[in-house]
Amino acid sequence: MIKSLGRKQSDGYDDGGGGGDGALSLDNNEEEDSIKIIRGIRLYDYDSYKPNFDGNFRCLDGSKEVSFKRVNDDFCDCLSDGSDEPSTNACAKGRFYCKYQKRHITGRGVDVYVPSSRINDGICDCCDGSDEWLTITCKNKCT
Ligand SMILES: [Ca+2]
Ligand SMILES: [Ca+2]
Repeated sequence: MIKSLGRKQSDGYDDGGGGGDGALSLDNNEEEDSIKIIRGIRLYDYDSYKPNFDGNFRCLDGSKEVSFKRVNDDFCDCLSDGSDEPSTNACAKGRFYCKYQKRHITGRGVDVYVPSSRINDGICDCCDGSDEWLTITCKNKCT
């Protein structure tokens, strides 16, 4: 009676951990196939940041569909919501969701995000400092 879904689930879910000793592993080239956790997205949108049936990414507002390679290529494709560039500041309307989100635990609460223009601008904006990873290291001040 039980149908077996011939599909492996190998989602490397982020533990969302508050431990944060700056142990954010960035270039984790384990397997080409494995989906990397994309910086700056809501866990809620996690499933949207995978190639769809056609290998494409659909802007979160549904306005456009582009090749998945265009996600975070530093060029804004989803002009209306900036959703293809969650980890870059290419989109004027983009939002970077801080890694620390209260809703990770409770499922409620407000979104904690900063405008894309604040990504790697040398100023710690997210209380966990997740918006800065290239030039400076921020302390976790979320507690
Ligand atoms: Ca893009
Ligand atoms: Ca910043």
